[in-house]
Amino acid sequence: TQDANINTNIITLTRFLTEEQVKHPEATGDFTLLCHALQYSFKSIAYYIRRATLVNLTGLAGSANTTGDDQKKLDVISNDLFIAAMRSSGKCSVLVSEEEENVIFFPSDGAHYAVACDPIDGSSNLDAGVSVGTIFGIHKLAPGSQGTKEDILKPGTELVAAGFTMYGASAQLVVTMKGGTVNGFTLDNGIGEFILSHPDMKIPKKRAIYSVNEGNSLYWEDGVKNYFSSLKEAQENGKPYSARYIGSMVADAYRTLLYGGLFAYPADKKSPKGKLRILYECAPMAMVFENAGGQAVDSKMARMMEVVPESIHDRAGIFMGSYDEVEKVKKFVK
Ligand code: AHM
Ligand code: MG
Repeated sequence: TQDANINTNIITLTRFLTEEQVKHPEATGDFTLLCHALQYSFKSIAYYIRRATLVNLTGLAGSANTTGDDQKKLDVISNDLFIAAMRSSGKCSVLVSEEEENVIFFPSDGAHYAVACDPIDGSSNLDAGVSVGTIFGIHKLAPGSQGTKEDILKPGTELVAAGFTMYGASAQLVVTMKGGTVNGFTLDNGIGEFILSHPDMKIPKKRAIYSVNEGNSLYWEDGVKNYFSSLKEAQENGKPYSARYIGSMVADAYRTLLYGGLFAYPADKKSPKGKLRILYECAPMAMVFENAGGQAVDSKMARMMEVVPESIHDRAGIFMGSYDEVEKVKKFVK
């Protein structure tokens, strides 16, 4: 019967986190509590995005954020939701958000984590109902630290966990921990739980798909131009690469993770440092891609995980994706 096909032993994010915690006898449960606050914020943001057009949440809030982007009403709401969730978790002491100029501190004896986030990445796509996402990276405070800017101004190699949630046809949460696997969860709106739907995600070793804003090619360095031109020529199978560009990094990255290929936002003559931010866009994505068997490098072809941000909103060029596709980029760009 139909009922016989219902899986009654699903792994929810809550169960997954509890089982992970049991594997680490030294764990205090603090990280698990922080993750519960994170998943609450993802669920709430997903809910407001779904209802946005109905409850007058589309359009601009009438302000600009620190990096000069116009803020959408949903950017502001998501940022507020995220900050409240982190503060009330009692486990987050330092918070950096794309929407906040300065570091936010929540000093507390029990708070040992620093979190960087982009509450809504790809917000220029919001009003068209195109997928957007939340990106996060989690650092542990230095021993004895009460939480300082230095606790978050660290390279990706220091991250204890990172990931993103894509708000698409369903909300997809992808999370990875230091030295661990990458796991994907799908939000079941009926029961309000993230369900493990993509265990141990591995990015295909290669795939002839590239994802870049080609409108910027006028500003690209020659190596970058030559690389993308080469993809439009006949490859070994006689066919060129396919282009796919959503313009929401989370959505482009999620597709690249599942299908393989390459996503890039190169530094160029117009934006010599690149567009995407290291702390809450590049480094967390680099950790996900590396732990899934892919690679991520900056515009100098240095390992993205090792790029040290000079300031909290510092930017970098990025090339990330399938292992072989990033190797190919390195041959062209030096
Ligand atoms: P945002 O954080 O202000 O939304 O900007 C980041 C977004 C990424 O999601 C996306 O990859 C990129 O900007 C798209 O930029 P462009 O419109 O220049 O192609
Ligand atoms: Mg953003």
